[in-house]
Amino acid sequence: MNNLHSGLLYSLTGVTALASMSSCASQKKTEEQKPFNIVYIMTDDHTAQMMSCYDKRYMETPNLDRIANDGVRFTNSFVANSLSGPSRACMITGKHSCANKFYDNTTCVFDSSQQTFPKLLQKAGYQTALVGKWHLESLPTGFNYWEIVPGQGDYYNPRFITMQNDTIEKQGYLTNLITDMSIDWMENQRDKDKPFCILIHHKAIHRNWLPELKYLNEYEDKTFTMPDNFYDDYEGRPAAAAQEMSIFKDMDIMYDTKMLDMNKDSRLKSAYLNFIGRLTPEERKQYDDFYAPIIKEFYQKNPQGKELADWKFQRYMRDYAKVVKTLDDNVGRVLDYLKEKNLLDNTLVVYTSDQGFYMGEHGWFDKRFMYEESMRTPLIMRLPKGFDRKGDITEMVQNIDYAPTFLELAGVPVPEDIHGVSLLPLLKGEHPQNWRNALYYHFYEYPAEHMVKRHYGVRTDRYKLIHFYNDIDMWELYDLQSDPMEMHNLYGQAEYEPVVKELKEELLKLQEQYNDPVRFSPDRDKE
Ligand code: SGN
Ligand code: CA
Repeated sequence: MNNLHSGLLYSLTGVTALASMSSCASQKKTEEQKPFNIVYIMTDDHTAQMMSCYDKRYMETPNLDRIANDGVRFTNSFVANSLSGPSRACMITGKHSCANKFYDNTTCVFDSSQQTFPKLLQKAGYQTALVGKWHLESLPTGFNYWEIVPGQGDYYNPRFITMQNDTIEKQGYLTNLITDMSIDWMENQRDKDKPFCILIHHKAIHRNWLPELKYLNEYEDKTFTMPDNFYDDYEGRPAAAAQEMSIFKDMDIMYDTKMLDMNKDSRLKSAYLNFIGRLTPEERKQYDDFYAPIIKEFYQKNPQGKELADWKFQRYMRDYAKVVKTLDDNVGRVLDYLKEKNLLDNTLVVYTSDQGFYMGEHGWFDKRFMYEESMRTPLIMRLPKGFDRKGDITEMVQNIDYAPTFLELAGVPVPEDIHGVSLLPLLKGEHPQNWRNALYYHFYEYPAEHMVKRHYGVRTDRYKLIHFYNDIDMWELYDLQSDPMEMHNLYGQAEYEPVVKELKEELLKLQEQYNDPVRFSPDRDKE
């Protein structure tokens, strides 16, 4: 699996010499001999249910579909820890959280002296850039250019942190600005004699789903169908019952669904007022004019029970879809730019998210759980010339695989301590016999917002075994073939004992392989 470069246009020996290559020599190279560029677009909380190339039920995403139609769609793409910071640390290091040490959003600061793929690319002569959400607390390293949003970022007239560590403000909608800055770097700022890798990392579609003003009216006539398990009772799944991410119970009426009540105060109301307080007076008027009749009708009707649940679900789906729409436009802008500049043949374009998201499945928004909707993440790629693979790739892949993929594509040797596996053989159309048959997952952020308990687990093609631990000791087993919505915990049923035994062995093997100190203890399990 390591001899990946046969048939590629650029050889391993060629690119490692890149750092020392003079610009004169590089000018002599023909267009085909240039090393590949990497345009890595990542959004926040964008789930496959809301991309028409994965799921036709809810909305159209024509530009994302362009990537999938011209290239490949991974149908089994997963994260290792379904939360922003940890997921970003996994992808940039190619290692699980136990190795990169960024376990959660709330207590960790990324050790920026550690090995990352942008640093290795830069060392090999690539121009590297990062624009948008970073969320790793320490300032970025390994980039020729970066400009990031503070923390979660602002949708409207947002703040940015510059390379001088200054905080500046820009006028506009964040998704558009991130694209403007990225295109500007590709067009005007980078050294065009060198290959480049740009990380275009959006805040969209993160909570609280504030749309670009021109799309406020979109999807307002649309009624979204609730998932069948919206009214899940969590029977046999106490950790699922204990969460605080229910659309009905936990989604805030002002902060999330924007129904301002001037007679009530709350922390979330103030936070919301701060967000929309960033709009100019003219913009704010447009915003308020849109919401005024909806707010009036809501408080007049004062829906309760299932009526309220459905009302909140519809508002959530509409806002989320509006934010995706601007995002999709901006992916189109990047593709058009690359096409116009004849860069497509020589560039790998990747679109993914930091994790999946619940669109009402189990009654939820947010992520965190190892259940399918949040452990999955969309992954589509437009491949450079020389890679013939098209259509679906069904092998199980994980966000720790991006780093080795980019390195291998650039001809940079993949360090042995990287946990992920290069996806290049899959992109070349190979079906490696020894491809992984099990994925490891570990979520740590508890106690914390949304109250999803700590858990680790293993997922194979057919089964998923999860162990919730810390203030609980509870196993769950799902047969994904007969129960894709993960409603029936089979753990403890006699006929599944052999499956559980095998999965526990696999789990321990992975925990040992990745050297995770928090691991399942088979001896204790036998007691
Ligand atoms: C914020 C959100 C949460 C969300 C986390 C993590 N609350 O804290 O709903 O789970 O981010 O999201 S909010 O009130 O600030 O909107 S992550 O994608 O960054 O990991
Ligand atoms: Ca996220």
